[in-house]
Amino acid sequence: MAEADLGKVLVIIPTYNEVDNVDMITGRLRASVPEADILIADDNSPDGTGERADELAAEDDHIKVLHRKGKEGLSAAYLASFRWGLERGYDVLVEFDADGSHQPEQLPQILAALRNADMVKGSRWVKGGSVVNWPKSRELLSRGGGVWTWLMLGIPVKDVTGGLNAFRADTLRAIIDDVEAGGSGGYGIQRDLTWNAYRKGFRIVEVPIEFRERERGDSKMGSDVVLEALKKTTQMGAKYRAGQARDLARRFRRGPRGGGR
Ligand SMILES: Nc1nc2c(ncn2[C@@H]2O[C@H](COP(=O)(O)OP(=O)(O)O)[C@@H](O)[C@H]2O)c(=O)[nH]1
Ligand SMILES: [Mg+2]
Repeated sequence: MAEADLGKVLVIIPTYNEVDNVDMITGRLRASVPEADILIADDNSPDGTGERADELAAEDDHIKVLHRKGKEGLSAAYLASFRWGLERGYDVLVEFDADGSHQPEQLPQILAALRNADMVKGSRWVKGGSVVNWPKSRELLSRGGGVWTWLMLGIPVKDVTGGLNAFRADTLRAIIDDVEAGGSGGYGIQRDLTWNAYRKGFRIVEVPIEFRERERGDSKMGSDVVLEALKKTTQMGAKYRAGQARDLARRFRRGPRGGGR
């Protein structure tokens, strides 16, 4: 089994009103990565996603459910789920959307890449990656977000905001407190996870994926989310670049031969 030698794998699916997708996504995941466990992290969806998840869990030991009080956003759902998984000794934790945008059939490749990496990002914007049924405007926004994050923070990753990511437990353990303390909330969590892993020197590998726009249910992402992310990335970048400038100035004052330590 491809994923067996990585240890215990937990695939986390955050859900808010995904009752039309939850059977499809768990069914496909169970077929593609039969050894892995699945955690549905539901924010008390009014459409009954949580109840349906309980029924699926009752029929299948590999399916677990984390019921959350209410809609607290993607970031809070992921942070709680990471802690849930780390406490229970999972070796690999994966972020996965419920809506069919991410292809469960591509997960074995992502997990295989984790053998030589600390974090693997499913990427739409590396060679071989693609998007299906995405409006050009969202593509531009996503690509632009990657370029902006690269300019601001110097993260050499093309698809920073991508939501299909796999982590070794050690990677997450090392960054989770900083990510939580950053307090970005919502969709900023993808940037913050990548940024903190990169800063700490973990090996990040991008693997091409196909991303399909959802066919059922509504997207929870709006222009407010995009603006908030842009603002926060710029603030983080300003702070980071100011720190770099300070270091440079300090080194310069110590003399021209590279710091005189
Ligand atoms: N638990 C939880 N899941 C969420 C929340 N917001 C979005 N999601 C889930 O996160 C995934 C991605 O969200 P989606 O609306 O598809 O965003 P998009 O793909 O960027 O349009 C889906 O599985 C959603 O159900 C939230 O506030 N809480
Ligand atoms: Mg989606």
